[in-house]
Amino acid sequence: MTSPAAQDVRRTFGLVGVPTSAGSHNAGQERAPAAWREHGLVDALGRAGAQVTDHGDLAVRTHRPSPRVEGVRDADRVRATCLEVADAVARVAGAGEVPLVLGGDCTTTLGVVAGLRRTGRVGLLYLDGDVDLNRPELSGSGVLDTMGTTHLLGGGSAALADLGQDGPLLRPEEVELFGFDPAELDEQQWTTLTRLRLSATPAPEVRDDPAGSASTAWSRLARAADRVVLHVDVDVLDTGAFPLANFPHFNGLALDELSVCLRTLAQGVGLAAVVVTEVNPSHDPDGSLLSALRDVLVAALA
Ligand SMILES: [Mn+2]
Repeated sequence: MTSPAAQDVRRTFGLVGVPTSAGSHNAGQERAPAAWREHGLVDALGRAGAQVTDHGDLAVRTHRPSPRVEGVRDADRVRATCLEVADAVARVAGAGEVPLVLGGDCTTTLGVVAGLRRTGRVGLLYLDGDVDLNRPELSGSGVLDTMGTTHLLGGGSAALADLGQDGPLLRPEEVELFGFDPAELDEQQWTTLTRLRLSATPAPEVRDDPAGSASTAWSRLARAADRVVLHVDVDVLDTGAFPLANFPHFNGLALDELSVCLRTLAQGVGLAAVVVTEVNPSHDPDGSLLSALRDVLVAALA
């Protein structure tokens, strides 16, 4: 028996690889889509009963050192990736498939939201070790994948703030921050979070009740949006136990907690896209981490 909130329509996923680390602080994430394929994600989804069409990969953009310009690094290449992602996602969604987008760094999600926003409003469930509310003028690094939420809400660098065709991609009530480490936010990010009254469920609250907190977050977002993008940054996981992410977070979730959350969230009515970001295959020399995460994704999506 499925709950009233459970999805009862069979989905077909349209897989798009986004081999980019242009928005990051080092190289590695551009190899993630190939690593997912090597680890049999497509076949495993199929064996578990999911329908998947593999649309291949977009252009490779590997991180390169670049100077800060107006507070950010390599904005032109990040923007180019976002526009390509938006086109691909719009095409896949237009064909009736749910885009399953394999990043790449977290700026990938800007493109996913931009693509879906061409046909109406969306919400974003941001499952991530961070809230990514940094701003160009306050950031110590100028690295764009620390500023994703800022750009989605229409602030930050002009190169990324105008990806929406009719103003900011998202309104504050269309964002649900979930699973972040509260110790990672500086004063400025906490101030932005509270000033905009963003909905937020930090990792300690998730840990107390993974299924309940996921269900509550989804329900709250569903009141603001009838289509939802599920962003999954693997840095929501605890680096001490699961060091797959590009950047370490030592107070993250356990894999089984993430698994419970994803199984709950992926059942949500209105799931419009899934994005998996920040996998750095260099951190997984024997492939055991990608295999374990593949099984978690398959259990949630199939
Ligand atoms: Mn993150």
